[in-house]
Amino acid sequence: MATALEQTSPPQDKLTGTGDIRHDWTRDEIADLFSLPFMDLVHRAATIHRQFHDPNKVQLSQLLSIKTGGCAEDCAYCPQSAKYADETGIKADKLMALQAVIEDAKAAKAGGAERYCMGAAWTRLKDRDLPAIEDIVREVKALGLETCMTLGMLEPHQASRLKDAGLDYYNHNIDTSPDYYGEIITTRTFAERLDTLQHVRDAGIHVCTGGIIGMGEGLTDRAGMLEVLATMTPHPESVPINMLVQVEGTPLAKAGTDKLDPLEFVRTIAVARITMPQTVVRLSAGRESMSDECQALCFLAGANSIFYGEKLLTTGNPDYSHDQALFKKLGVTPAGAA
Ligand code: SAM
Ligand code: DTB
Ligand code: SF4
Repeated sequence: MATALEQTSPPQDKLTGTGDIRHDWTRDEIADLFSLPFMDLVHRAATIHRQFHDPNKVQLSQLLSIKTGGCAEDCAYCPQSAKYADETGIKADKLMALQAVIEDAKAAKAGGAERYCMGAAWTRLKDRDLPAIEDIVREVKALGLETCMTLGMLEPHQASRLKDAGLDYYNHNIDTSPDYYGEIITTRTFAERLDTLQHVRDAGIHVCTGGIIGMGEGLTDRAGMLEVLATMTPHPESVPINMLVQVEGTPLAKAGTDKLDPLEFVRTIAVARITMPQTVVRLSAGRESMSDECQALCFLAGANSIFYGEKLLTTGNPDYSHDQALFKKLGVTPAGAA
């Protein structure tokens, strides 16, 4: 079986849509996938999933917010923007001390997490914070965990330094389609996001980039977001698909944003799987309000990673006991387990 990180050159088979790794997906082709009957779509995604991955394994990443709140950006979904702080009540904290991060990472490892993902509510990493971040990466890596950081925009020299410190993955989401992006974020551009992803790729760090479903975007926006991801060469190693968590006080929690139909979320996972067969697709934020049945459908449709542990960055995530019970019911085991 090909592993997710091997970008080999498999046979081209555009007709059946199975077995091929393509980087030339068009938005129309992707929109057509979204329009398939649900059963056909999920069957096709599950078939591809089995060609490239063990369908009964799910990778476990755990999150920690190492620097919370006070962010200068205006992402309309985000409780950490300073702009909405009066309404969300989230105040700006300083970067956590190394030892406190390490204690949390040890607990995450003991709980079964395989990758430890650390987030900071920054627009960009500043050089003055780089030494502290390098120390954190080094020490977390030394615990035997895979490391991931999401710190906002990065410059090439910063990406190289993080790689040298032992950073395995960098998360920087495109969030939505280029067309809808301006409805959600006005303080930095879509192109700037792509620049950071290129710097991450150039430094040899695995790319983790995805987006959010349920922000009022249309089907063509979902197709447009996946078009950007599926035409990257190589594909991102990791694609998180988040269901919007409507946090009170953020613009997207206010009236007007309809709650997403969970089956539309499953469709998005399925289309991500079909268009990026080797990528690890993460069923990310939103699991707390999702039924076990919906999560099972996401796994069937090709999701093979989750955020594990009882907190995301500022919002909740299912209890360990709930996830363990779900895994038992489904016969799923962690990716790293024998
Ligand atoms: N500040 C950094 C940045 O934005 O690049 C890193 C942290 S940021 C919170 C990471 C990602 O979390 C966002 O790009 C977004 O996709 C996701 N996210 C944030 N708030 C969310 C919410 N309420 N619901 C779903 N996903 C969310
Ligand atoms: C990603 O795509 N989702 C994670 C992670 N990358 C950093 C963050 C989800 C955040 C959900 C809202 C919160 O907890 O603040
Ligand atoms: Fe800041 Fe990241 Fe939240 Fe945007 S998503 S407001 S950049 S912390």
